[in-house]
Amino acid sequence: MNILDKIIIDKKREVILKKSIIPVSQLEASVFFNKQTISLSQKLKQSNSGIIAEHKRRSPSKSIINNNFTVEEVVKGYENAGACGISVLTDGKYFGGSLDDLLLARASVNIPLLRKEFIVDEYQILEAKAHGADLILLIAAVLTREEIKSLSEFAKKLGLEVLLEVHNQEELEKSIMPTLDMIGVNNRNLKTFEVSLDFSKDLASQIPDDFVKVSESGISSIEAIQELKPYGYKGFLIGENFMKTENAGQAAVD
Ligand code: IGP
Repeated sequence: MNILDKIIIDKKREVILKKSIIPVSQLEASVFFNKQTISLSQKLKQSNSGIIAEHKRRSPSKSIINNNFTVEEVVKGYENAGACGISVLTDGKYFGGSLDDLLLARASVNIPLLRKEFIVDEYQILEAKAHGADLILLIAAVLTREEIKSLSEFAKKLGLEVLLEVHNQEELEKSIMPTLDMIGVNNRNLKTFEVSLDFSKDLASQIPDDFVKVSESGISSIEAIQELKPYGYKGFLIGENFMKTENAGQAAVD
């Protein structure tokens, strides 16, 4: 069994447990639940830099990346440095994140926030909204077309934007639908951890122009961004490279 399969099994168990502890009515009562969301796709269209900076303490491929800062310090640093949006990992077991991280990030910055999570159930989308997210991630590798459709429709009803993540042509072809706002090509294969910017380059021309294109993972230099821009990419999701620096947050380039 690959790591992604393991994560999804754990996630499904986690969701069942959480549903039995925190009722939907409690999520809906959150002060953030009715907050107007901010559009990341609009910001990316207008921006030159297109940086989406990620709060990522650790990962299954790299273990500890950085544990020396509070989430508030990191996200404020990202915002001050000119990031268009921020991705907050909320998975605990594999990435050391939490929904509290998302809540603290929401209380600290005014730019769009992505709940970076392995979403398998509408309940997690309600959680995202209740903790101040503006958009969610859906990962094509772990969802059927029908699931992508119902989860993205549900997110849109709540006013959340949807970033759909793909890694190859098959995933892209099965996923295209009007309820998506952005399509992200993950340069990292989540099953093998192989990383190459070629994944973004090879898939770019297959992504219809109606979607904002985002390149995700393994981006470690301005040169990499310059290389990807001619392929039509407007957003660049960067985690490790910012987090591993001495002053995580301040490192986010404009
Ligand atoms: C960031 P990197 O290589 O800059 O740290 O990658 C982000 O793309 C990566 O964390 C990511 C991810 C995911 C994590 C992309 N898709 C899905 C968890 C789940």
